[in-house]
Amino acid sequence: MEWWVSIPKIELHAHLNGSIRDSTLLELARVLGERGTILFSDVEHVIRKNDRSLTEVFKLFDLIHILTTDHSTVTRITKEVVEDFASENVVYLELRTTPKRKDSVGMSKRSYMEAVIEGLRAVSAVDVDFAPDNSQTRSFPSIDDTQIQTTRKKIYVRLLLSIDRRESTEAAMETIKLALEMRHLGVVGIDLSGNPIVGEWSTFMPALKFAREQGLFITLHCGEVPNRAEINAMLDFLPQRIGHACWLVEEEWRKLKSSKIPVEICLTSNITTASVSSIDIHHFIDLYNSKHPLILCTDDSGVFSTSLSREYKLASSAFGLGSTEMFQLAKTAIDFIFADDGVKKDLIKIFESASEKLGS
Ligand code: 6MZ
Repeated sequence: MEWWVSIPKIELHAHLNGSIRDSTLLELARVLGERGTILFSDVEHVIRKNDRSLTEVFKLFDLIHILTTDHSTVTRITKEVVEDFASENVVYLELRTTPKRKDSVGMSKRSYMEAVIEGLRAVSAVDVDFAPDNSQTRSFPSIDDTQIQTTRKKIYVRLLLSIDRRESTEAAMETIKLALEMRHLGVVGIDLSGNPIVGEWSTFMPALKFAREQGLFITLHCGEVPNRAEINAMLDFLPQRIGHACWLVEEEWRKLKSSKIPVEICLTSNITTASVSSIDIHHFIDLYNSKHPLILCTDDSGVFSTSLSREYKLASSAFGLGSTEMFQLAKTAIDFIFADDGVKKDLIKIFESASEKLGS
């Protein structure tokens, strides 16, 4: 495991509320149990359980949201999630989260996001670079070799705002407007996610089109269930990336491959939710062999008890890829990040430096 942890990695598909430590969720559940808001014994086994169907996953998210949706907890989980990724040498993290309104705690979508930003500011274990235009939040203007040698870790974090498939067109539009207003705080794009059997593509299309016109990057959860019309509409939309792509048929694979849309691959998530029946038939290897752009990601490291290092190790052993190929795969993710060229250059330096060290 040590080697997989040691290599620099890029995470592009991680949901904030899916990436929470079990210990934090249990602590939050205990507090709400003591207050009588929930029955701790009812939720404990749900949190501890590892096998989860797609339906169970979305029930779990409803529970997690009860535990986490207040400002101070959102700040806390953001801080912890960033620290956890940094601790396994994730050097660039695109963290996605659904801005939430919760009147009972005075929360608006904006104040939810401000709590997330507060969490990025609260990280102390590593240096966090999250805002492109604000020198105060950028510890180093750019990386030089001496900084790479320093022992203090640095992680770049950029944010994607998620639209939940339960939302209306108006609610989706509100999220896009918020994203536009928070660009100077590191918001780079929009994600469409949520229970794939809920909602219609046509509901989100106007907001996503607007987002694209305004220059936001877009990634879509595509093909988590077999929905032919939607898969085709999403591929025709030509988003900058898609997540999962589990249920494509021959013709759709052809369309995907000719479009060159990069795919965020989440192996453990797909196997656990049975979106793919077994790892040997996972589409990772076909896409990899076809040289189609792809990125290994965790999806929900807390919910699926995984880490990005584990996903790399799993891909290596399941598909017989050696350390050189896996390091190269990690490095090519730089091409598909939504941050600017300055960040890309810094990341190239980080990978080159790591490659020299590993080579020796
Ligand atoms: C689709 C998913 C997901 O946004 O509250 N989410 N959507 N498929 C998945 N695969 C298993 N995993 C997570 O994080 C949790 C939310 O992310 C989406 C769901 O909408 C979930 O409620 P945030 O931080």
